[in-house]
Amino acid sequence: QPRRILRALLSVSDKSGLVDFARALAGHGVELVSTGGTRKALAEAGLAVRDVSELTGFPEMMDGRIKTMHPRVHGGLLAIRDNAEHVGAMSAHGIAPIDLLVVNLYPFEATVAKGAGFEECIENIDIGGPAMVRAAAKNHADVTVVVDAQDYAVVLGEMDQHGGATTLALRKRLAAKAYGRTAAYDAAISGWFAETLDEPTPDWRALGGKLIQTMRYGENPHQVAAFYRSPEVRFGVATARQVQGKQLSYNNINDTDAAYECVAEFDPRRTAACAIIKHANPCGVAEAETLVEAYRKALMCDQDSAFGGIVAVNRTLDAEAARMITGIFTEVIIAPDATDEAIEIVRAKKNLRLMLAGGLPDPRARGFTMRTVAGGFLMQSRDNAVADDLDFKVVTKRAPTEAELADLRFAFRVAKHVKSNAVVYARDRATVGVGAGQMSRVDSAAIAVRKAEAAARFFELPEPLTKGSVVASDAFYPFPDALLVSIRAGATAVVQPGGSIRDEEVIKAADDHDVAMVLTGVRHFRH
Ligand code: 93A
Repeated sequence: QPRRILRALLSVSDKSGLVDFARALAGHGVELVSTGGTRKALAEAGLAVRDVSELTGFPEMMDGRIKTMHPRVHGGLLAIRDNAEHVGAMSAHGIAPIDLLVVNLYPFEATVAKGAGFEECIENIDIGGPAMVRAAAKNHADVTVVVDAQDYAVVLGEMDQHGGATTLALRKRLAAKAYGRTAAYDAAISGWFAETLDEPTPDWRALGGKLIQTMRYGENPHQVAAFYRSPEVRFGVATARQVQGKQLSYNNINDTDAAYECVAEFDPRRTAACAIIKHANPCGVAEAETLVEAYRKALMCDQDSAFGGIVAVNRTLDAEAARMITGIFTEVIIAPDATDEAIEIVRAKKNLRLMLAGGLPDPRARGFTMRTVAGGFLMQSRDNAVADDLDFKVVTKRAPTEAELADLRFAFRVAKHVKSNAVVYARDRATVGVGAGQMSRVDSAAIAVRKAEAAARFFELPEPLTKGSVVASDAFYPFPDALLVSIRAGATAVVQPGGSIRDEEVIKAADDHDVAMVLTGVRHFRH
């Protein structure tokens, strides 16, 4: 059912491609009607165009909040052309049919992205535009709706081919796209709004993403996958620029995110830091004076697992660090930036991906995380508790020394980024053993010790680095058993949230061994 286009209403904020498109429409004999700014742009280009207020009999008013919301507009979009009653209503009320609607909305997302204030964001919520888009899309049997300048060409193509008409197939395709656009638009508004509340509430904004890439496969080769960017304003793997290397896989992206979020816990003005990640868990994290030193220390923790790992650093990647990192097989490097020399060094490894994010994600940022469950999904606010902001309350007879305290903060910072149950041993602000993802905390405590023993053999150290280390637990100790594993391995201080009904017993076990313990009151479960 081709539908001839005789009248078009154009109302666009983004005016790119507009004049050429409108000129071609005029060439097909289409009458052009527009709102203020769009009309002005077309008139300046020498096109004959009517103002929408001529149609409605109302001026644009209230700072443009009211332009097109009128029965002469919405009736013209919604009337079913072969319905006698609708046609009768049109002639009774002087409503002219509108066959083509061209609308792109107030740039709400871009306004938020540039960091505009509350009032400016509110003013950029388009009301009339989405209402018209939804009306035209509903009536796609008669009306063509265009919400994206990229579609101007295909509409003109059909009009050329079908004597100024479009096909139903195209009108349906454009209608589906139109509802996708208004859905994403409202999702962006809802997400932004939720974040401005004193008590932010989870919302479905995470589903309003922009496709970045489809992958050859997902977590496994028989799964399909795609990567989306959400409207959130944060530096991270979804906004990073890939400087070189082959395309990132699903697992790469997941691991790179884990690596970058972890390293972002370390303020680059205070220290250089490096995290090496395998299967979304850190297998080595360290801070130092320089990135190369931080990488060297991180690598000492678990050289075996670091093979094929993902490396994140919190400062501009320099040549020295790049040289050392490329010395072992690495899948991805992510950094806020890189020197030209460092980029050259990474280039020598053809497949190694280098991602430059332009900045670090703010670990204190609000926002939401989501995961699916059968038949639904869960949303929660981000774990944005940062070790520096926590009160480390000493509960043992012995208080930690300055050096122990620095390592405790370091270890708890890392534990936040280790899958639960997480037990992290640290010494000189480097992990020396990481126990991750076990169903029992005792196992996590023991596995990390075994890792440290393996590292000691590999580097021919006189004893495992867990001797004289500190230990962090992501959640409280329900019993003293896991703590005793760490104490036997030589840990001298421990940090944990506290809050178990057996806290007294656990604190006594520490006191019995002259171990210092601090409680944070904050838990870092990560599943
Ligand atoms: O403020 S609005 O929600 N009120 C309206 O009645 C209305 N009608 C169209 N914004 C409205 N529009 C939007 O104006 C369009 O979606 C488009 O983004 C913009 C075009 O305005 P102009 O032609 O003046 O540049």
